[in-house]
Amino acid sequence: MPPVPPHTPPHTRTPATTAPTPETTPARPAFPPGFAWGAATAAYQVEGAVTEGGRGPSIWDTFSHTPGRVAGGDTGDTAVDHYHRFREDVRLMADLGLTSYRFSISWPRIQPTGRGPATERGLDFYRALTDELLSHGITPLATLYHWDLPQELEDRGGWPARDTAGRFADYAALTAEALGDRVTSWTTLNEPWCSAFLGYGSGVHAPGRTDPGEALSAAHHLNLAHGLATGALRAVLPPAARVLISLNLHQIRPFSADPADLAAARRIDAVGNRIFTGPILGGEYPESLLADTAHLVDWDTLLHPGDLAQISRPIDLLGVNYYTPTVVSTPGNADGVARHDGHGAGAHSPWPGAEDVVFLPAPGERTAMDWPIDPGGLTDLLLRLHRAHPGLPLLVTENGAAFDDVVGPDGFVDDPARIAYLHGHLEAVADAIAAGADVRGYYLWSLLDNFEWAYGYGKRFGAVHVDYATLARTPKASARWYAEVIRRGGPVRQAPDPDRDDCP
Ligand code: IFM
Repeated sequence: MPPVPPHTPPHTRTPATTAPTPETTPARPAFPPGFAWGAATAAYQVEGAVTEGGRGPSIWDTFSHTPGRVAGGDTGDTAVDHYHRFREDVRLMADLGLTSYRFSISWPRIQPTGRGPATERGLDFYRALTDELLSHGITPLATLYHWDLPQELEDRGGWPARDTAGRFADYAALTAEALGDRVTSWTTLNEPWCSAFLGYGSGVHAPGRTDPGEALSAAHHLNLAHGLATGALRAVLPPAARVLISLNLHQIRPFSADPADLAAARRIDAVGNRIFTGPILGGEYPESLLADTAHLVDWDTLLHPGDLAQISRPIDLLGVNYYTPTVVSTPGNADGVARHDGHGAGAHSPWPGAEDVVFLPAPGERTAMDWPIDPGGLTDLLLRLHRAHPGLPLLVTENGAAFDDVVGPDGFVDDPARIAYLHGHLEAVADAIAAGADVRGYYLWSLLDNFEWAYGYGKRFGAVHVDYATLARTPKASARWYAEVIRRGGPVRQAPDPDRDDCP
């Protein structure tokens, strides 16, 4: 059967190529009262100060200092010096009108070796940061793990070792005991798919191991770590505290209606999404995943009695990180079609049991990451989650884009492409809300240009430009635009189209 064009979902919209102006059309209310208008960062990407305050080494220190691992030999040693400049950065947030800031806590700042008592100097940094946020009326959203595993735990086996899950629960409890009086929203893990499958499968992220069985073991232990930490957090935090996890769920589209492409989509959905949503939200791994990967890992040994009950402890919200959709096919159907790196290129696949699946580019414009721009994918994802898990509120914990910004002679970055990207995706969130999804907030990735993992400092996601020579911060046009969006309570929408049935 010849390939047919990729399925075009009803919510797909063509990305705007020019930046909409706030003044043109009247806003229509699309975001509920109390909607969180945020921006996000992560410790290793922004803090720097890797040897200060008693911090121990993490796997990203080791990885980035290993020649050939990160573009340009870049490291997070200084990053954007958020550790010393956080007061200035909070002022920038306040100027933008952010109501919430999502940051991550560096595990090796709290426990330098990943075990033992908490380091007061490490906690003090986050006490000072959260106090500063609260004094500006900005609600902190803390993530406990955004990929910086203490190196000593990696030396003891890392995420493929079961013990790491228990160590994480201890760290969660210590941190929440110290900060729970000022932080009420806690994310356990950020994007465990990347930790497991880029860290231990394809090896393009720290610690750089390339074993599909280890990657699957890591995924299970990350799930277990989330569940144990959720229990530990509930035990020390006040009842009103909220616990969530942020997943980079893949919005998957089969290239054609051919059964082989549909099967490819189901397999990627299993190892990309349901390996996390299955146990966390449903208390079980997909049978098809267990069957497809049985030759790579002994699931009977990996799963201990009681694990699934721990992993499926109720959460208060689901964090959704979305950047681009994923189009999949099979070798026969995709002959002659240009391949696209769906994290799948390179010598080692991050898709255990689905290594033969072919990744293709979605149509349309791309960001500097070569990621196709498709806001409709976000609407579809939010609605799919809403239908599959009614009653579970959603939070867009990351969305944004890297572009090759040009600094003008006056030092200002005019970035209409980023504004168009953000506008399209905020409209996509509004569409999902209009169709019934309970979305409670949106966090732009990222507040600042920062260390983009294996890409180093070459890819800029920030709404605020950072001059890496001087570390000076300058809000880009997109930051000013976002401030205006927040002030108005949402992006200005096009005048309602009477032919569209989702317009009130
Ligand atoms: O920079 C990352 C972030 O750390 C995790 N989510 C995706 C972002 C862009 O690649």
